[in-house]
Amino acid sequence: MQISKNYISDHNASLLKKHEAKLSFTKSEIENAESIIQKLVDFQIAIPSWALGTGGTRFGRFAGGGEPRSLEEKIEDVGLLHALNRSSGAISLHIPWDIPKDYQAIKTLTAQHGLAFDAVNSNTFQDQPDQTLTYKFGSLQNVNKAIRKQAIEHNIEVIKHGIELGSKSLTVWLSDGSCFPGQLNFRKAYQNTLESLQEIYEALPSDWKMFVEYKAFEPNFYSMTVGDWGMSYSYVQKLGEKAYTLVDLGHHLPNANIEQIVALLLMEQKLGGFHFNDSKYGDDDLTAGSIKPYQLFLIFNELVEGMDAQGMNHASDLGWMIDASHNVKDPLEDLLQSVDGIMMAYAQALSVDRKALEEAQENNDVVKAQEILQNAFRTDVRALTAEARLRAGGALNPTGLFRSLDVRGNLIRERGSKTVATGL
Ligand code: PSV
Ligand code: MN
Repeated sequence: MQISKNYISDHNASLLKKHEAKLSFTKSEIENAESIIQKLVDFQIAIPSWALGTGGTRFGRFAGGGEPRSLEEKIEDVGLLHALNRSSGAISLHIPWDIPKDYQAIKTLTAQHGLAFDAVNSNTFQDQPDQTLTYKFGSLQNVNKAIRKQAIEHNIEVIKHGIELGSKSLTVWLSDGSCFPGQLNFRKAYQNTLESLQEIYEALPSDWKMFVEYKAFEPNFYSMTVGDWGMSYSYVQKLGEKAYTLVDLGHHLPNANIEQIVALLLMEQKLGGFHFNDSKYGDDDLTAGSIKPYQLFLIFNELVEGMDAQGMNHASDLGWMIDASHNVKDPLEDLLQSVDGIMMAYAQALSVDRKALEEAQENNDVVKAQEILQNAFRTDVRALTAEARLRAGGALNPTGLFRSLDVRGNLIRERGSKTVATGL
């Protein structure tokens, strides 16, 4: 299914008057509204190819139908999102869940939808049916050299797919670790992992980045070999200037101060990118901004401050991606909500009065500093995100239009009600 421009303009025309009234009020509240709108237009958030189907837990999966059956249909789904919000202009592939068979055809299709290829992701956390050696006891950390070699070769294979497609980064997330004390020699596991990462790094093209993602627990529950930002930082420091730490918001221990982690990684020039989601308890993979929107705003506050301090381009100097799962919602609606949640947090962070905040900080004026941040967080910026979509050719109300066009119904009619997308 494709959403024609006419549908979008009719939808926008029906909402325009109300939108304009809201926008003019918001502009009276926020001084730099015009520059915020332009930054929002430029900002793109990649959609992972594995998040287009229904998610599940180990207790069950309740699919809603019309899931993409192939990489082509996944690209089509991201194209739908991008047509609606004009902010989802890239897709990130997980290999081997989504191996492109015909690079040229896939590239043509993505270009037709106005999409680019974001990071490619390797998978050494599952055994594939045709695989010789098992990752049961880890991949890059494994005590068995042949298993490490297999995992290294897989990552190099992923880089090769990425080169063909025009990706510019590899994300390595390892489930390596241990479930019980004594199972692993931490020092040797670290050393093996580092040496394996070094071999992968050697295969990286000169204009690529390598992202090392960390996670506190799961599937290993005693230790994770890349368990927190400090461990990731230690690897990427040793690897070289193309290696960076990737922050997945769900991968921290409860109550971690993620905004401070982000600020320090940025300062050290080792923050590579993000996997956005939200959580209440662990790696819940819920809609970005649905549980702790203030935290998301505080993270963006540090991002804007830290990137501006280094003259970085918000849109292109870090990798922005969603990594969420949708157990009870329509995956496409949920992704639209995530993108919207991210855009709002970004817009609010852009509206912070930086000069006044710095002054308050320099004067130890705690009350004023808090007031400045909370004022920005409590200001309704929805008219700005809507205006950015409007100017970029998207819909004023993406989920509203998704429903009124019965996109899911159309996808079910095209693809069937029992389709299952690859991924987790
Ligand atoms: C692991 O939990 C993770 O966040 C990594 O980014 C994986 O690539 C992805 O989820 C797989 O679903
Ligand atoms: Mn992730």
